[in-house]
Amino acid sequence: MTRTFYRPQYQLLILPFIIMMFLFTENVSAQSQIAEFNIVATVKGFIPDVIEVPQGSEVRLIFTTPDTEHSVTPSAFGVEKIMILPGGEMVLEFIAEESGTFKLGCTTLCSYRHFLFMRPVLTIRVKP
Ligand SMILES: [Cu+2]
Repeated sequence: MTRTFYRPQYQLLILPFIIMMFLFTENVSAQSQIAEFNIVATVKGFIPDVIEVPQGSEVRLIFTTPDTEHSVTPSAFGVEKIMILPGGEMVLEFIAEESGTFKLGCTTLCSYRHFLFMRPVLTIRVKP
């Protein structure tokens, strides 16, 4: 008995599925909304310091700083520590999958305020 591993007629069956898959993914990306914010990090706090996004949205935060080095560690969104450096732009992108309130405190010793429990904190509210 011989086995045929390659059957050309199967290719014709698979092709419509591949086309449908491409159409579907294109549709999904068109529907998802991107929530974009410009956030300035200063030793006195983030400006703005509270943002609201709908659950399931794609979030893009563009950080800049006029004073000194800052950083955030958004591990709740599966992102490791990112540095915010003077003169540069730091883009943080994630998908807000879970609803709730998330606080991103500055994780770099940017001023004496850290010792006084006054470090900059960015609050992200993900609304269901
Ligand atoms: Cu800081």
